[in-house]
Amino acid sequence: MSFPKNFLWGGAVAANQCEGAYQEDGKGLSIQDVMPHGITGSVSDKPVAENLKLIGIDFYHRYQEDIRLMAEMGFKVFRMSIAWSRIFPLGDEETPNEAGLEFYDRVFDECKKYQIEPLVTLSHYETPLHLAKTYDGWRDRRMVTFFERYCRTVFTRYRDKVKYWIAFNEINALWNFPLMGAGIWTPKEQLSLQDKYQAAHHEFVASAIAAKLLHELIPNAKMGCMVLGALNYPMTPNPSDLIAMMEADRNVTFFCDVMARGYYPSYTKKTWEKEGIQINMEPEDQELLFHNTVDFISFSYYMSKCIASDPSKYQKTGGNLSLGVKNPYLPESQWGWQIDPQGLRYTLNYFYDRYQKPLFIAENGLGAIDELETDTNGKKIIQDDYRIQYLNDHLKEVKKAIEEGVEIMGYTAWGCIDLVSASTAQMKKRYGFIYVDRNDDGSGSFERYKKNSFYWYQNVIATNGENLL
Ligand code: BGP
Repeated sequence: MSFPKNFLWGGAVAANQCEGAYQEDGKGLSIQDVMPHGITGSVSDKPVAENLKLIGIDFYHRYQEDIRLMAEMGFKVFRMSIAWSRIFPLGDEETPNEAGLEFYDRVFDECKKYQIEPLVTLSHYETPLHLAKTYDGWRDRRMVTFFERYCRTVFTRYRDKVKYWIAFNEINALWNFPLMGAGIWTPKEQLSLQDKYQAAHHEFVASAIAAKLLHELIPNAKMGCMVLGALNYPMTPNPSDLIAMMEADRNVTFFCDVMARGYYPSYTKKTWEKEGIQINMEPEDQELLFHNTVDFISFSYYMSKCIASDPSKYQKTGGNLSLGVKNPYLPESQWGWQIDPQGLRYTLNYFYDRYQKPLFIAENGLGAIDELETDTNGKKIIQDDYRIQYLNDHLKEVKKAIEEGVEIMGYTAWGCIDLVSASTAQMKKRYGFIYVDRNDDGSGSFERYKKNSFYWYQNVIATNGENLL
């Protein structure tokens, strides 16, 4: 047993972190255009030059070169997102922006040239700013209508070009980061549990409508959900830590439970009862959720963390939008994310046991500082052997999960080309196989260079994962 023949090897990016051209060809502003510091800082009144995402890595103008490099690595799939505000600049208008649609036509055509399947996220932390400010994002049911219009437009337009779709990136980020996750403009301290569950309900309904529409319009296409797959370990064998872990895991499973099973889990209904939460639902919502579950489950995996019933006794760990306590057995990245390849095997088994639906590893990778060096022949090189190690060790665990019977469709390494970080808005936190010469102070030539990991991944794909170190 090893990687299936049709395994989709590739890489992933998001529009707001790579495209730039934030005002070109009629694009409207998205929330990211006023988030110069990522999730760690405040929003700005208007786009400010220090926001690296405004230019990104200029993928908007350099996509041909970038996709050519991905093809050279042997990519079978390219996960990317459509910037909603390129298609509907405000988000609530009736007519789409043709220039925005044409841009993605060109990108998909370029992928097709190399037989690369696009895997497209419809909403990757880039809600149109107008929708966030006017409707408070997904707190408002009208978002469902706007999203439906957006989906209908792109499904119809790209019906012959895109087979794999994801509605919301890391939908569970809504819980801790409601602005980035769900375009909610109200400060998160002012949101009640009721507000968050209501916004989640709207996103679930929108996901189900998207799945329904997709299946009607493009019968062989597949719709996936996407969660931040940071599962937890109990800090000690103390049963109280285990229970705390079980509850923390529900920040992940709650979302998949609804979208993969088609109904709210009993533990959620009990929470609503206990907390006096009343969710406004339309009469048809439950039917809709039940009949339009996802075809596959995708998730991001960077790290695991520990949960303690009394976290004050332990050191906190840094992490990918969700926090826990430090696991003494694990090393960590330069940004304090704990490195745990076996956790990926655990996560794959956990999801597959729970849902028995095909899985897709939509993000995985190591954010690190790379050195751009010049070798004796004057060639630019990047010796990112630490990244090779990280990816190699994780892929070995993917292979073990496949050997255990887990059905895995594909793997897209995050930030396959360097891009702006989502949480810290930095350029120096690099994930790519391809180095982009751009720095945090905005300087740089935007030239692309192949890192050591480029050649390594090329070999992994060519051998279908048989030569992992
Ligand atoms: C995920 C997001 C991505 C991405 C990645 C790495 O949460 O879906 O958009 O950026 O994490 O995070 P960061 O960029 O903060 O290092």
